[in-house]
Amino acid sequence: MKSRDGIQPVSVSANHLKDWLAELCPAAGIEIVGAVKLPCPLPHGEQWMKWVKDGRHGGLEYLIREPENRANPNLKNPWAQSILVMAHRYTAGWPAGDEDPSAGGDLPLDGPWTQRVSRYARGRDYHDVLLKSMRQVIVGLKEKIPGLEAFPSTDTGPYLEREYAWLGGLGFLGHNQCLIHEKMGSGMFLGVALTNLSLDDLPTAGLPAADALYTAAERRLHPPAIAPVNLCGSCTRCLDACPTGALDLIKGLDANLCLSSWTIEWRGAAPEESSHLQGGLLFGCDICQAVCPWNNRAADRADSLPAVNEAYGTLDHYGDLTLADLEKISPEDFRLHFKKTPIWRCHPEGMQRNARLVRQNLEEDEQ
Ligand code: B12
Ligand code: SF4
Ligand code: SF4
Repeated sequence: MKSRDGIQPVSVSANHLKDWLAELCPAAGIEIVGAVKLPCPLPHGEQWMKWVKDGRHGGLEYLIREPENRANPNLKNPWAQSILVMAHRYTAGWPAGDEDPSAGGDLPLDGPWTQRVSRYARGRDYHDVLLKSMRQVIVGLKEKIPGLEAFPSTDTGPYLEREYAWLGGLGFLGHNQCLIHEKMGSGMFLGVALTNLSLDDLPTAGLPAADALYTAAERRLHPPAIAPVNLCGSCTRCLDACPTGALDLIKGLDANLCLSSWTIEWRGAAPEESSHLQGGLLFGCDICQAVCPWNNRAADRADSLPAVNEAYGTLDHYGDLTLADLEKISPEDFRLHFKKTPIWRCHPEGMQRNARLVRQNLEEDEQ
């Protein structure tokens, strides 16, 4: 990797950046961009440290390595002046009463297994798709801003992406822990890029911006005078709907209990005493997003929003497989069908385990 020592700041006005982003983002397939001035004290920094201390990371050890660096990217990157946050949707919201098992609905065993897969994972791997879009925007910006340095990542970098997305004005943080845009919902991927851009006109570090620098849909008809922290009000639908009780208003999410961890990240069996809670879910879990009124409304207005990137549509070659095939899928077939998709992460053994558990749960329900 090229040394980043000696990278010098480049000054740009946020208004110029807005104009350039408006020119570059639609062609690159990026739907929202915000920026956060660095160094930036994290408003939820204390909750983050407590989350780590309480062991709510569910065995995802990479998450808690050097927590101070995750909370403060400047410790390792003193040159960085700002973080750009970019996002695009993988789904145009969840209709109210969505019947996909990934959203908590019922489906007979012989129904299409793809509906048991979280929407984010039915198409191409977002690590490739979103990164490509981000790089296209950055290449375009580099032509306009001599000396710009920007290092994009999605998911894999040591950054609390949701916190920066909120601070950058992309949306608010819901009780389901997701970053929710009032018009486009939470079905979007986030990516960040550490940059040497020194931007004026941004809110004081640590305060959330009311609006993003670029957005395909305004957050609200009347932008709020005070940046919203949380627009959940008294709603608790996601907490009530979570099958495992993984969400807590005070402590956040417990990844030990989250079905998304069990079905995607865990290598062994699901916890035996509660494996029935996985129901008909095969990979990932959308329940706490599908019940959210913001996502239901996003689905209602989908036609008035730009089309979702078709790379995230269900892949045709999935039609070759049945749930029964997945229960005994060979490493070779797993590679043929799932390489370059998010499902690749769970390995053939994980897919076999999940498919068997779905059958077991549904057969038990029928008895
Ligand atoms: C590890 C991880 C997981 C773990 C743990 C999830 C979690 N909530 O921590 C598991 C495997 C369970 C998971 C599940 C999912 N994930 Co995930 N995950 C990540 C990853 C890699 C790190 C998250 C992390 O640092 N967690 C630690 C917690 C404490 O941080 P946080 O969730 O970001 O929360 C911050 C804010 O919410 C804020 N906050 C605000 N209020 C409160 C209140 C309290 C009490 C607390 C503690 C914090 C808090 O403080 C936190 C720190 O700044 C991120 C990518 C990234 N690098 O950020 C993707 C990411 C969060 N995941 C994503 C997605 C899509 C999902 C799933 C929807 C996938 C699925 N359908 O199964 C589910 C959703 C589960 C959920 N309700 O959160 C997206 C979210 C996009 C969005 N719109 O919000 C991300 C950003 C990936 C991406 N690049 O797009 N994920
Ligand atoms: S993803 Fe599913 S299991 Fe995890 S918190 Fe949301 S509803 Fe609960
Ligand atoms: S379901 Fe309700 S409480 Fe949960 S994130 Fe959506 S608005 Fe907030």
